[in-house]
Amino acid sequence: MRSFLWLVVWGLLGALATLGPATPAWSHASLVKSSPASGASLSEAPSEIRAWFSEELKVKGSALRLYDSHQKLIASGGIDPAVAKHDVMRIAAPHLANGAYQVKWHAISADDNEPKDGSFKFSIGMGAQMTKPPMADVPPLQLLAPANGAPVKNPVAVVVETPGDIDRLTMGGGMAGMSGMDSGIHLHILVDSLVFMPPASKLTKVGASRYQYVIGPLPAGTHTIKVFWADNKTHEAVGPVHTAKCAVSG
Ligand SMILES: [Cu+2]
Repeated sequence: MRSFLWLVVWGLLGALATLGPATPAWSHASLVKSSPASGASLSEAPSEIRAWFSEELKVKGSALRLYDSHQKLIASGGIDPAVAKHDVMRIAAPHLANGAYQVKWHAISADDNEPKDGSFKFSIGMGAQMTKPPMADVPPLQLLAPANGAPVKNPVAVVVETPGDIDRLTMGGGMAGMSGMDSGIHLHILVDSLVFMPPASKLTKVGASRYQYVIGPLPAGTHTIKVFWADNKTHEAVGPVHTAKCAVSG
């Protein structure tokens, strides 16, 4: 009897060794549903965010993270300890402003430690935002450099001019986030389709009401640079968009 058991054990070990570390794809955890639902457009902020998975997850390492439209981490959470099966993750959401959000999940299967990632999006109060008229009080803004059509060298120095208070018209630095942006708008610099929202600390004063932001190195070729004031919530342009095409010489 004893030798028979040993044979079974050795047989199992042999089978495992043959399989190696590879695990079948069907054992990966997948998102079953979420609250808010993927793509949901809410009129009010949710009190929590929940995500249900197809199987039990490891408590350690599995995570749910909430990002705003700037890809800034707003809140994070993990396995809901109140659900015994450990297949639900949860974020006790902080007070969320109107805007677009993305929830990224990292789920580690409890049975085989296989990680899987995914995400879903939702928005709050965006329907109302769309119909909101643009802000009346927008300070003047000019794009001084690069000049339209001018050849430029890397890195590219973008110079803007505004009489406005730049500290109140830019993203707050670091942890300050958008808390100091009482003006309701902030500076956007667009290079082709890439958005920069430089905080005041990243702007160099290069003259009265003139501020420089250095970008790059950019790939050689023609790039379109745009500067404008953007709404703090929608990040859409408020007021005129100033555009310059410049040829970067590598
Ligand atoms: Cu923005």
